[in-house]
Amino acid sequence: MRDLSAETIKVQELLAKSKRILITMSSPDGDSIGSSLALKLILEQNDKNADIVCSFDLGGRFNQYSGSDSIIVADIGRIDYTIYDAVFTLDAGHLSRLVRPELYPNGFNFPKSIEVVNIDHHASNDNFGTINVNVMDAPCTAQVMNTLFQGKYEMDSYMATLMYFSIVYDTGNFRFNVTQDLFDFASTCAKNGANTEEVINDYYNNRSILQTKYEAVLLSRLEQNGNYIFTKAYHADIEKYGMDVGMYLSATATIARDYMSSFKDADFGWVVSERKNDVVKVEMRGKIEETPILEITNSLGGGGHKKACGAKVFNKTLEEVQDYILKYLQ
Ligand SMILES: [Mn+2]
Repeated sequence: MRDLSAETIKVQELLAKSKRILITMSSPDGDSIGSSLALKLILEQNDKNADIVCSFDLGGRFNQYSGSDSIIVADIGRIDYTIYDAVFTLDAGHLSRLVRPELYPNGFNFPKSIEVVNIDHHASNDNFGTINVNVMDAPCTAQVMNTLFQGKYEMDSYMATLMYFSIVYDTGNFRFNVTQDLFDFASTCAKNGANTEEVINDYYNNRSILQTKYEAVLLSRLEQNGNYIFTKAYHADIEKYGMDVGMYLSATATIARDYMSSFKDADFGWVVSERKNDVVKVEMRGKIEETPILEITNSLGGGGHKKACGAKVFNKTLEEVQDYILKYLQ
């Protein structure tokens, strides 16, 4: 990972004049939750008060995650910022990723008076912070944060477990972005008592049979066209297969993560899914960097990484979004 000492100095200067800090994140996933809970503890070790506020429901899997009850679920556009000295955002490439899009059709911005530290690893990060700590080749936000606070905190076993969770989640258990730095960081987590077995049991050995049966339906809908594949998920499937919304969302994410970059005869693929309120989600994955998936999701108003990215599209049908992508690829 590149040297972050200049950013560390800026953040330490900001902390020296700050007492109370707001931590917020993009839609909850293993990396954003693991790193935000760990950051709260890092700031508390540095005698700061820190609140974590997330604009999105945590979803079944993360609701039960140890420590997640300290995350306040509330719209961060409706917070009294006068009580905070700084905001830290985690794992978010754009300001729009921090709020529910349907509530902010004209975009979201923090009050001009507040300092915003943007800690992230997305290639599409647009440096919206007053201090930006974006390392786009880092495997997870937790690792960027650990480097930023190197020597400024003690990693206990709980924090080590949280950060190991971020690693396992964002690398697909050491499948993506595997670097020497990643092993060093994972080794640091293990040395400091990360409960690696608990993380794997929480994250992988935790499947729902009903959801897995629906994942088989999504796989049965796979279509191949040249060097890419795709599948479609419809909102009506929720009722048809007796799922709840959480299972449906988790199923599309699982299929994208576990299958869309794992075929010997396809370089990339995507899951396109209907969401509530006329929103269509595209989750794209690539086996190699040289595919157009990040370009496509950027052009749809989304973004992410070269090999893993997505977009939420408003006021279009699933078939319209699908046609747009197919035309893009012609
Ligand atoms: Mn991440």
